[in-house]
Amino acid sequence: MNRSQLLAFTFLLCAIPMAMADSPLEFVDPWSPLAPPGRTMAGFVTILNHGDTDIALVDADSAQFGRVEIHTMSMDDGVMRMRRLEELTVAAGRKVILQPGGRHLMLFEPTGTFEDGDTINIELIDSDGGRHHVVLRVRPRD
Ligand SMILES: [Cu+2]
Repeated sequence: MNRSQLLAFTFLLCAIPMAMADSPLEFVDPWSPLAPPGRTMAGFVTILNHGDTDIALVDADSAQFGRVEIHTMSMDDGVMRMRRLEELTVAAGRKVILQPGGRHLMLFEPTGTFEDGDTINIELIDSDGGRHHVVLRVRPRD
């Protein structure tokens, strides 16, 4: 094996476990309410952590949006306000529910338009840089 083959081989050994690492997170009913074209959208999902360590989600991105944030809602002087969450922790063996009126994904600057049944691919990024792929299905609000 020459030097460049060895390099390529080493790279493969390192790359494969990264790419194939199974996320301990399970995403149940990921969806996004249908919105008028160009509008900021929201994402909802129940996240279960089947692993034995807590997972802190610190960021998110999507090729279909300019920016994705994890938001929380809170009552502030009688007014519901939302703000960005620096960290959303899904404790080992527990679940976190993102739902209308509560925590949610905020999808800014859509790069295209979405219709009922379309899908949105989101990568949730944890504090170790691990990426967790979730696919939201677009549908009318319940
Ligand atoms: Cu929001």
